[in-house]
Amino acid sequence: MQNYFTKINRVHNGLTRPLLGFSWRNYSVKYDNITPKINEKIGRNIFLKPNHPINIIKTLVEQHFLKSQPDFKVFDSFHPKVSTKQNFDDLLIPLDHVSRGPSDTYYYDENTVLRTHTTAHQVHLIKDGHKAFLVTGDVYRRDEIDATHYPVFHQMDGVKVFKQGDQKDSGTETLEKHVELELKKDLEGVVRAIFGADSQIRWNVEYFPFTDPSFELEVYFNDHWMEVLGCGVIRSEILKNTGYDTSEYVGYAFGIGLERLAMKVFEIPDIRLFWSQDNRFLSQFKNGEFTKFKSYSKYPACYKDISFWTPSEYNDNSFYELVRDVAGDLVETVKIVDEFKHPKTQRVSKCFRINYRSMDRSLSNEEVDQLQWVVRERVAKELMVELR
Ligand code: FA5
Ligand code: MG
Repeated sequence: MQNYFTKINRVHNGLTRPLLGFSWRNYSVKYDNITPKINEKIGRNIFLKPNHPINIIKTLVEQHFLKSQPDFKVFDSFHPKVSTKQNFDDLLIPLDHVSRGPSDTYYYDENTVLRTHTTAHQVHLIKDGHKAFLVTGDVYRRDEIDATHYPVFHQMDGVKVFKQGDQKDSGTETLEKHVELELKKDLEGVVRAIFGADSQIRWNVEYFPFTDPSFELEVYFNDHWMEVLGCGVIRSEILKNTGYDTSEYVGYAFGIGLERLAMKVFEIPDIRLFWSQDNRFLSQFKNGEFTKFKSYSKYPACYKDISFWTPSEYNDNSFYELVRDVAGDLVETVKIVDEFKHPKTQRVSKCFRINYRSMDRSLSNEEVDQLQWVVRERVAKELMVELR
């Protein structure tokens, strides 16, 4: 799957190039796309609850940094409602970048969003004079539905600003190179603290609009390479905009996905579990301990298919969102099972399989039928599709 920041720059209807004076306003898109199910999550702050797996990982990373670098400041109480300036402009994300679209991002209004990454706090914290900090919070993205994707997850961003001369002791020629090496050393240290000293890790070159060079770190875990974080050297334009003399100062920045770490460390199989209020889940974890999750019995699943002709303004994320809005955490996965284009009319038909399963009880047939019926009704009305 393509990633939020590295997706090709493409808006609907085949436009491929950035447009001068581009605005999402010119598209028939809906700002104000925050559903009640998303609203319920704001303020739950599971990442601040002691003994919650996300809090355990957060605390561990913070303590790891503070142990060797006590000057790091820790922030974790910024509200997820931020301006488009904080979330995008300050980070040099182009106006027509696909991540800005209301198909990918939750908007309160044209200028206010639910942050899509904790990097939204980078610039104002640097402007406030902080030179080394960690900032954690809930982030929101409209996305697909499966065991590892949920519209709310948690990130921890980190920043450290260095000054000319800091590279002297290391013997590295330039400050830029020194910063890059420090970044990699600090992050490898954290990952090894969590996954074990002998864990296999690898660096890939990445792209982010706000760092250059940019990297991602992958950890080999349970027979797979798993991406756990993105990072890089802060683009000098950003530091300059915050008032720094960029011939003197260079900084690093990173963003870690906390669910990714927690799912692997605790062997939590489904991302919805983090939101469980069930004591059979919550009672299993203790700060400072790495106990494996013991799954309680899995309740039976029930799937229903839905097929429809899509109108030209259609987008899959809106469909996923609608399913979540109807079924909430009772929906486990939504998968596309068939798609074809009518040779004459060029209309596209899609068929999705919705898998319903509760994490804490058995669903009755009537209940699932009722959910599916509401999905069908709403999808026809709100997305203007033609049901088949
Ligand atoms: C970012 O969000 C950048 N802001 C990271 C960054 C910060 C780069 C500072 C450079 C400097 P990305 O979209 O790749 O990048 O997300 C970062 C991490 O969040 C990923 O590595 C992954 O661990 C986690 N993540 C991303 N999307 C999801 C998702 N849908 N569910 C769970 N975790 C996710
Ligand atoms: Mg990524």
